[in-house]
Amino acid sequence: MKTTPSKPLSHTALSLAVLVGFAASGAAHAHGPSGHMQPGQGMHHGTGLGSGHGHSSATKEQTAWGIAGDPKQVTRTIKVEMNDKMRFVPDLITVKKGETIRFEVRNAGKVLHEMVIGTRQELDAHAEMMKKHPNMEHDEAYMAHVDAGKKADIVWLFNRQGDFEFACLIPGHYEAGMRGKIKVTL
Ligand SMILES: [Cu+2]
Repeated sequence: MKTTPSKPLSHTALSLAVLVGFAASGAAHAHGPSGHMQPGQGMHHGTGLGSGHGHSSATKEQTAWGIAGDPKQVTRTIKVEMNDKMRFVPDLITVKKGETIRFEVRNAGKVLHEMVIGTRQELDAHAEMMKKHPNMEHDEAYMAHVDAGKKADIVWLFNRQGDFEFACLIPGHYEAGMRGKIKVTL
């Protein structure tokens, strides 16, 4: 009996996509003369911090609203509840620049909800994309998809000051006002 090549093939395609993404972000860093990206240095946190969605934990991409946090560096845990009234509780969160926050995100509703952190602009654009491609797979360090009655974590380092937002981008939810604000102060 021969195994069909379809499974290994798609896996290879996926790994390739990850590699390409990694190479691209690596190139983006390469112009800096400061040389803070010594080979291997970016991996000092180890790869064993799998929290379910850990496939991209090796690449920490700086965003306008922060960067993936190290679970060992968490300074504070904030519980966030999502419900079927299309609300987050709380919907206003204040953190200090430099804090690594573990968001313990609980879905108190009966349908799937998600918490996605970003800028208002980024979330608007992302929500548009979700409307066009409702089945789009998206999974980044700054988001958690939580099934009804379940919990999930986001560990995020807020290393940029500013006014940011979080939202549930499931079509209909965002439009119904399922969003909140994160204020990062100095
Ligand atoms: Cu929702």
